[in-house]
Amino acid sequence: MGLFATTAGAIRRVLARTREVMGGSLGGPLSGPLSAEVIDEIEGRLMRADVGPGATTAIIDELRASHRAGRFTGAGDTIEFLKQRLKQRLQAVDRSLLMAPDGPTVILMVGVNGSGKTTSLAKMAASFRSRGQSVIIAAADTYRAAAVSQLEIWADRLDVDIVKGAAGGDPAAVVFDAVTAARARGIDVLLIDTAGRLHTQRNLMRQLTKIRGVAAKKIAGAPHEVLLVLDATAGQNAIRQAEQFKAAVDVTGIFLAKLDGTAKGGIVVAIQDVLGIPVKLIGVGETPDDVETFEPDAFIEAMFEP
Ligand SMILES: Nc1nc2c(ncn2[C@@H]2O[C@H](COP(=O)(O)OP(=O)(O)OP(=O)(O)O)[C@@H](O)[C@H]2O)c(=O)[nH]1
Ligand SMILES: [Mg+2]
Repeated sequence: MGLFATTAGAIRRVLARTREVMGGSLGGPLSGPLSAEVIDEIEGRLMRADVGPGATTAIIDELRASHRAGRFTGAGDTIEFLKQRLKQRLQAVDRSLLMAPDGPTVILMVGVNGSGKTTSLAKMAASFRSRGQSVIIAAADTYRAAAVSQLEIWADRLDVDIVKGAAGGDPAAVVFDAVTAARARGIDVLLIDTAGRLHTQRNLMRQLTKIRGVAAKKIAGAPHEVLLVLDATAGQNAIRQAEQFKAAVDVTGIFLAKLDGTAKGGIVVAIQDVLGIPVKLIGVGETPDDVETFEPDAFIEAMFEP
């Protein structure tokens, strides 16, 4: 597992509940002939898996039309059709992490309170470290003393350096110190943890702009990634939050946390549809190893496995 690989077994495990909603249909209505009732049932299941209204309507409309035209004969046809359409919606996007060609890569983690920013940052730190890359983490969540100590515990566990500032201090000052240290020490990756915020908190949103500016001034192209951390269990709410964040900050990718244990795995499709921001990484548990690259085809297959 990790940032640089996807484990089919892990995806299967993570999607167990989503599969109950979607793939569980193999033994259910989808195993019989296609009918108007079965199509209604599929529609309900796509919605429950949080594929989202846009994609669900498009897929169901096409399914109805094909059914009327007599194009579907067996159950396998319908499942193949669904998989294909869902996969199509996730194609043609670069999901690799943008890394600096030379010098430190700066990755900024943003999102609402409790979405999983700090844990996801720790997972990324662990993955980079396991590849022999040097990492510094910046504790730019200066609001809560607990936020800094949470990050310190991770830094200790993962054996990476941490840059922090005074409690209640200016997060941009922490980032300034961190980019300076990363450059001076020839560090490969600088990960910046930020406080949770809502798009309505103007001052806090402005602060992200300031943080960006400080990073950009010291390191060309920084931040190379602005990862919006979304909580998969929040379903369509997460999408609304993301829309608002997208309007305020230049988000380059999504880290979809807490996919384990949710039945809302279809959210990956809705994110692509509504936001058009690539899901780059997925969080599948609470340990540093619980991160995977997002591989659409394997993901959709796992959603429908019996
Ligand atoms: N099951 C599961 N839990 C997760 C995952 N990622 C984060 N969590 C848990 O979610 C909770 C919140 O995670 P944090 O990383 O502290 O979230 P945060 O966004 O940094 O929170 P604030 O700094 O308060 O805004 C913690 O209990 C994490 O263990 C995940 O992929 N799966
Ligand atoms: Mg945090």
